[in-house]
Amino acid sequence: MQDIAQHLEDRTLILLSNREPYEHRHADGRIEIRQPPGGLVSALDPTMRATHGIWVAWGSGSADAETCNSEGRLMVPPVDPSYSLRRVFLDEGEVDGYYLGFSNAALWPLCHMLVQHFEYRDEYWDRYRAVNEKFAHAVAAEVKRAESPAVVWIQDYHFGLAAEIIRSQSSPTLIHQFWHIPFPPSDILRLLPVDVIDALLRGMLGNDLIAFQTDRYALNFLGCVAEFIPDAQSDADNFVVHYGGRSIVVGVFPISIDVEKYEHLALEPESVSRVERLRDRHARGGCQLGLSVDRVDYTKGIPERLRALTQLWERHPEMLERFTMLVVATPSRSELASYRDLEKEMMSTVREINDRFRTEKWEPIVLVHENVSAEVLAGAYRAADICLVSSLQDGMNLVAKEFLACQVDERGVLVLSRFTGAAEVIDDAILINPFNIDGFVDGIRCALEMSQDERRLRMQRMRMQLRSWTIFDWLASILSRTCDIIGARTEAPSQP
Ligand code: ADQ
Repeated sequence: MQDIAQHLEDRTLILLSNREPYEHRHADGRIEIRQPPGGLVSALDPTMRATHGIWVAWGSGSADAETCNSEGRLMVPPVDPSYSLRRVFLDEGEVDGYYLGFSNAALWPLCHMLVQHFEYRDEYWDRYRAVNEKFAHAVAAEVKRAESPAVVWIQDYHFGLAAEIIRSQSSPTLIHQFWHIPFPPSDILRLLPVDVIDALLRGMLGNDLIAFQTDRYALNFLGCVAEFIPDAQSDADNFVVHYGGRSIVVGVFPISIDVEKYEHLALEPESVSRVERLRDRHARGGCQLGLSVDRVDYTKGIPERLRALTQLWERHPEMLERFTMLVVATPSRSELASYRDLEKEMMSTVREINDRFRTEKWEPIVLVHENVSAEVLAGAYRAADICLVSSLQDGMNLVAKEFLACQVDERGVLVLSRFTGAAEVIDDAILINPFNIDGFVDGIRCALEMSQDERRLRMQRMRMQLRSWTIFDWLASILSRTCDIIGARTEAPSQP
């Protein structure tokens, strides 16, 4: 962690993300503080502690306003406070338009190239613009207040416009942004109104470094800039854009997980007993245990997975009672109709499959429809013989990596959609195309029939690959790249 802090030298790191690292909530007549689940927050929190930076985020908790000062500031973590959290508050209209509307009903499906879910409204866009201004204004104020020159790091697609606004209101040493989700090719981006495309791309070009998960997404971005921003020079050979007298570096940094943390969780004694219980209940004798873990989101290919399973048991009755599927699915974005519909579809298809194929002693699909703790997840990952990741598109997919980290017995096979970023960085998974149900079924069968020796060999190689690139390598490489950019600028002769 110290190394990561060193990359920043004495600069102040100002992080901007939609989700905050600590949320205060009213619960049973008192106020509780919790860290929202998710790998990113738990990876960035130690970085912020080590660097004593400032984290700007949406104050989404019901008791957030009464636990900070009048400017939205408080020191966190509660025990041993070491960095500053600056909360920005949003009213209902802002949440509807900026978060649920433009971010999640327009940009999310568009970036995932699932245009049937794309819903654009001027009202959403207006809110997105206004909220980006609000957050950017807060960041710019922190840049001015900081005791040392600031490096601003923006997270994700919620803030496509922020970099340009921050730059116009303050002078940080460097602004960079990590885009966690895919970036679409120009033929898809053009579904947005022309002026929106222009504003979005120019907003992103406000960064000094804009980073993506894979080469493909970076190239898509460069292609969109080439097509839609005539006064920018997009250089796809060198991953750089020359624009407005500046050079914007386009980087590729595939995200990872805290591998040791997951490995330790899987080795805990409680995890061992969880594994025994799970296998005893669902994978007795020669029966194998399949697992999937996701937010209920149409990008994750849940109906496609259920269709493949139906076909597997329909066409291969010898697999009845030989393979139980544990589906761990946490509700997500339920305010949007498309997510509610998906949830209903998932529940009813699981019911249909179970009604059709269950036997006296066997239930084909066990649905856990809730958010579960990392400890419980680690036990399930360790217990599984097969993990099915069937995303239709996915920036990276951390579930695939968590499964590998927890496979300490090396018994499992990863069946992975080729449309995930993970498929580009993991070599020994069985790759499937979730749109091709026959091929998907073949992939599952191939996994089920794979010998123990081959499973072990593949798993060992995948785990080795995973250990060589953890979330901390990701962090260090991004921060060291920002240092290189700052260094190169300082050395470059000033322009006439
Ligand atoms: P997500 O779309 O949320 O992330 P993913 O990368 O798979 O997708 O991460 C999901 C996280 O949620 C994992 O850490 C997983 O353990 C957790 N999770 C899922 N279901 C759960 C459940 N039922 N209970 C508890 N935890 C659960 C976005 C992009 C991805 C990208 C990440 C990080 O869409 O492509 O990998 O950001 O950049």
